[in-house]
Amino acid sequence: MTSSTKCGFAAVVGKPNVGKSTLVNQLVGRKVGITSPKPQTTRKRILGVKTKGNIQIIFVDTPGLTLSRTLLGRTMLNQSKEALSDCDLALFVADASGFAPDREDRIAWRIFASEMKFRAAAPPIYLVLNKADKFKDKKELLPIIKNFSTLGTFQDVFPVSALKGENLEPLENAILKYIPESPHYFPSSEQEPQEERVRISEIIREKILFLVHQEVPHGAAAAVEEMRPGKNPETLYIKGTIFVQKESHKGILVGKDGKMLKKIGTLARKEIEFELKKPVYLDLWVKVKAEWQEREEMLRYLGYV
Ligand SMILES: Nc1nc2c(ncn2[C@@H]2O[C@H](COP(=O)(O)OP(=O)(O)OP(=O)(O)O)[C@@H](O)[C@H]2O)c(=O)[nH]1
Ligand SMILES: [Mg+2]
Repeated sequence: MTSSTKCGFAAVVGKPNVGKSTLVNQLVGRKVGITSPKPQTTRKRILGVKTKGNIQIIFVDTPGLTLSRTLLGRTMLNQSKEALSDCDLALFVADASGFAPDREDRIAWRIFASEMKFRAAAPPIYLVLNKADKFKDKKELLPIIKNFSTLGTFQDVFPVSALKGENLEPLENAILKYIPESPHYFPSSEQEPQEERVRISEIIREKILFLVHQEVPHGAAAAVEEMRPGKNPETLYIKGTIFVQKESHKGILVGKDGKMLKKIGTLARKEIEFELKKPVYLDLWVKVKAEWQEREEMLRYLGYV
């Protein structure tokens, strides 16, 4: 008997902040991408590989489908569109606690639907109504399912809680149905196809998103500029730079007596140490780079293209 293998791409899309990255992390079973309470956290396509026996699912987390005038915003949108161009199925995620689709959901759907027109055959689409944990009485979800189903044509609808890991099994089983026969694209090891430096800079950015408010985190980006053994070779020296658009943002990020930068650094270092399983010296700097969001070479340097 020959045993066939299966492998396919499941794109996870929707308007910003609905819990796409939280969902991918839960489905994959580890932190693949950063999450935050602020919209437009994810800035590029991120692959999360889950291998179970002879089946491999590659989840593609994407930036929220939204319109933006900046080069960064347009680059982010292209990342999401590319994920849609070759996926085997799509999960369109919405926030159930919104009760009904809002303007942003409709824009996201419109972008999604127009992207589908470029494909010879549209893939199956599941509607995922996330944040269902916000409803104690699950009966309340029935009219909400009906409201969101008007957005488009879906194969099926799944109310879930990505955060609490609730009701994901029916969704997982449904995803398996559309994973085609194919060799696996990634080795079945736990390793992510994401570069270490990128993962570290994302952790730094996540801490900024949690600790700093208003427009500052949206205008911030992080890069790992140096990584080498420390004075004690058991340790790792990492030099990270946080780029901001304005001098005033730098002031906020550094904080009084450098306290904010220290907080960001401590939180980031702890998580990096947990990931790399060794002591880390994280040397963080803040640099003003006006209009970095409009500069192609900066977007490339930051890995967003
Ligand atoms: N209550 C609740 N909150 C959730 C759930 N899933 C995600 N969240 C929260 O929603 C916020 C956004 O989550 P993300 O996973 O970053 O959302 P996203 O869709 O990836 O956002 P962008 O990358 O900005 O488009 C975070 O504060 C999450 O903790 C859920 O199932 N229930
Ligand atoms: Mg995200």
